[in-house]
Amino acid sequence: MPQDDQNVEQASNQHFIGEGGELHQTAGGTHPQMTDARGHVIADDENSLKANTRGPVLIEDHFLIEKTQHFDHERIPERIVHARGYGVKGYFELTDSLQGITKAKVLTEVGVKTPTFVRFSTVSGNMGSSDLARDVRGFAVRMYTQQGNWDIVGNHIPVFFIQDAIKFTDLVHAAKQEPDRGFPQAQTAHDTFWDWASLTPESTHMLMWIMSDRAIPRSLRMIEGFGVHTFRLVNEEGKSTYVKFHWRPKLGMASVIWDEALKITGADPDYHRRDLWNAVDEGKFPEWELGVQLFDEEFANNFEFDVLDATKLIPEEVLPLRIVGRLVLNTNVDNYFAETEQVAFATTDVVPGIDFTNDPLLQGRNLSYIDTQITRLGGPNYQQIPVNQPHVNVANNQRDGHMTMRKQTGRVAYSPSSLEGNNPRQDPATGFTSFKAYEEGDKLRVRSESFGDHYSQALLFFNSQTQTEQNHIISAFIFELSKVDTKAVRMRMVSQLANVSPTIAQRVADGLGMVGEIVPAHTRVPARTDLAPSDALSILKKMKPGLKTKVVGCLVADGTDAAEVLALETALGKAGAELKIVAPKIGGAVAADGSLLEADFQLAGGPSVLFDAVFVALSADGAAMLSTEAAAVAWVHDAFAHLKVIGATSASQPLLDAAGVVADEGVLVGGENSLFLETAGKGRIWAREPNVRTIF
Ligand code: HDE
Repeated sequence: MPQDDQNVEQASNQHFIGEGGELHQTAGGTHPQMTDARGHVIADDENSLKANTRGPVLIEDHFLIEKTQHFDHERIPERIVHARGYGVKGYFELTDSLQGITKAKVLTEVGVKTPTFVRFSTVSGNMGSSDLARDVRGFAVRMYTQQGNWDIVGNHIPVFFIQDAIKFTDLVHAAKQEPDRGFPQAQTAHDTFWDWASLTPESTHMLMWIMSDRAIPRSLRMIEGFGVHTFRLVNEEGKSTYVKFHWRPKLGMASVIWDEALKITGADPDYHRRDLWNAVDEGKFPEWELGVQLFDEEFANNFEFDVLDATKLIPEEVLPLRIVGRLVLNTNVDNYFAETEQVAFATTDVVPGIDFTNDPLLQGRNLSYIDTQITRLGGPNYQQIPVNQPHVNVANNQRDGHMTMRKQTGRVAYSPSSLEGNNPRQDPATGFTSFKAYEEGDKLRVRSESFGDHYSQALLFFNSQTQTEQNHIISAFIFELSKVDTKAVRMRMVSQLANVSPTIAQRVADGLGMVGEIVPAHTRVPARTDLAPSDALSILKKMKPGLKTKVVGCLVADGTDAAEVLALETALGKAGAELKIVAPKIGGAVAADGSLLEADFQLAGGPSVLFDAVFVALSADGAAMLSTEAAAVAWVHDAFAHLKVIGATSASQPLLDAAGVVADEGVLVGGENSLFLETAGKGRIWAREPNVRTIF
């Protein structure tokens, strides 16, 4: 009997008196004995202890109590931000030593593979929200180095909304669900966010990024990562070099388009985590390069913006990246809760040779991360949870507290001490020492003048995009502001945008149907128009063509030519891509030669938004049948509207016609597989976009 069936039979397990009392679900074979948390073997996991057959349940049923009690506490407070995340394990390997610049071994010992845990996340949605929300993605990397944990708790966008940590609460309160009504979640498209943003000019640069396609990635394997702040590297002599950290995906970047994001949210809210899990599970290990931008005090003083201002970036064209290592994610978590949920990153997790700067955002973060874990993970011992334990010896005088797991021995838990010879002692030679930064001046609650330009880099970002990407930014502003009920907020935001560029403001105003003159918001520092565009800021200018790890959806029905589908599958496999079969029934379709084409998706459950390109492999009968099937028409129509390459057999034409597909370079009917592969490898047909939606 197949394993599955066996388990089904054994699942029925009520225990009635007079039936011999024999339980079906017993230990044996590959099934170990079930025990309670204290190691006692459980005899009956299905029936609670009662005073009699129909009598009250007894308080002495400690098995029932333990099981229920554990269940009652199976949830812990979710992260206030970055609640929805997904973790993967792997390693970091240094390829180019920064010897002389830092004393951190992880950055000086080439070839050492440092175990790593990475958690990707969205920011504003709650834990159960959708992966495809328009949002910043957290890109938090923990390296278990030989000198203790080093966390780069970064994002997939190189700048942030605010300059000073004291404003973080406001940003998050404005972005999350509105407190009175408890919605909307996982989106900024509502009044409170834009009310706040329109009153916070320093957020303008970041707004450009989150309105861009960066905020709706195709895959977590295809996003960049950034440490955002300027950090310090410190060498053996105590000399400091400024550094910005960058993660560069080997697969290149790719995004979905907004209408797709909306539909994927319905079709597969777990789209990103499923994609990541599958890729790692199938051995297609995602990989990133670690790049660093290194600079000294002189560069910092001459750079047009303050390097301590987290709303600014240093263009790569001004300061190129030095690639020093690679991050490979090759192991899925064994237990989502134990690892992904309980991992507790902290900006303060740094090792000797890596240090902070005075970036006021970073300084505030250094308090917050450790503090938040105490509530979230229930006390001060959260570092003793396996995923948080460093891979080096821990020895100190910390004792006791909620959930102490480490058994520390001896009577001495203090320092200085003389009673025992084996208790831990400080080590000035190899221990962490802070960079000797010189400070003087008045103690003030102010923002530095050098943080005052809020619009120049917003314009730089916009100007660095292709026309298609610029159009998407405009549409995103229009979409978001259209969800804002308060007209004054919409107008105020457009006034802010007028400070970036009157054209941008006008285009958004047109899309919102706003009439009248746009008066720019008051600003002390107008946008500079002389900054050279940076190609590195555009996804499309950097896109790596090719089908590697992409997924092609193939629509089949009874009568499909199986040999043709098989040939396409083989060709895609050779290109590193995958074919997924979509059929009207999950059992599959009977091909023209009588064979069964097994389906990966039933039509309604496998919309074309889930695929990078599509192929319609229908016979004349199949096409006639599906031309009146709304799900099939929508499947093809959406692929066309989402600018995907569509391959089709000639017999499929009636379905293409019913779906309103108009011939263009990306619609390949009756052609060779090689042409389909080549065209699909180039990505989307951007030239089609003005034919399928209004561009403002
Ligand atoms: Fe965070 N942030 N943050 N943040 N952040 C948290 O810590 C905070 C900021 C980032 O996968 C929290 O453990 C403050 C910037 C990531 O577990 C909390 C400020 C950047 C993650 C917190 C910032 C980040 C967090 C919530 C303004 C990019 C998820 C749960 C000063 C460089 C890590 C937790 C994970 C999580 C505070 C701003 C990245 C509350 C006060 C800028 C990737 O401590």
